[in-house]
Amino acid sequence: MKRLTGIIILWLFIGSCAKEVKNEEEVYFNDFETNKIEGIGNAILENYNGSMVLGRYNASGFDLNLSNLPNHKLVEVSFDLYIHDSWEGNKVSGGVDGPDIWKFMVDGFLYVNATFSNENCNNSGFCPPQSYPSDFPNAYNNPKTGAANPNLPGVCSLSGKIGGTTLYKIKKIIEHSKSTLLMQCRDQLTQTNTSDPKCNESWSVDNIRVKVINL
Ligand SMILES: [Ca+2]
Ligand SMILES: [Ca+2]
Repeated sequence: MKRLTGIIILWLFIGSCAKEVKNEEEVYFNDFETNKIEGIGNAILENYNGSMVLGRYNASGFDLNLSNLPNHKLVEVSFDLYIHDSWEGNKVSGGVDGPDIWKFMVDGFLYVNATFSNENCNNSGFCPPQSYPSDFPNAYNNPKTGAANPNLPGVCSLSGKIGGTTLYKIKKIIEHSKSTLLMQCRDQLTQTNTSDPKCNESWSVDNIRVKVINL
């Protein structure tokens, strides 16, 4: 009996050690291929370039609510961001077509507040700047800086045009210990010279992954 108790204690000990070694756990993944929108406020689904994506959005966005997260110290949130059609980046034009700002928040805190430019450099060598990978304002980077793929087809105003969509891989590791998490993506797009702003410029998201991490 004594020996059996010893074995049980040893087994419990090994079990608890094994638990502590595992310090990272995926708690959410969505590639939208099964049209899963549970927990997502203002979900819109669309097929882009052969894959289902969350979007497209213009002058709006979505909320993802997660709950019952296991104990953790950090969260890692990652996803694909598609910037579709003719975004003007930092451009200030009396509020006609810029700036074009996109935001990512967790629990109300801003982690990305950036402009994106899908413009080409003009003949005189001027490249309409975007703030990304830095936040707007006061950051001037060339169009498509930091892109994972700058040569994807456009959707509407740049329909089918290669380079009409740019893919960015966004990944943030955030101090976070609550059992709930609210992820929000929004835009402040500017385009007053068209009756169909969503065709002029829009965005979508794919492959949202949330991991909780213990140190
Ligand atoms: Ca997808
Ligand atoms: Ca614009």
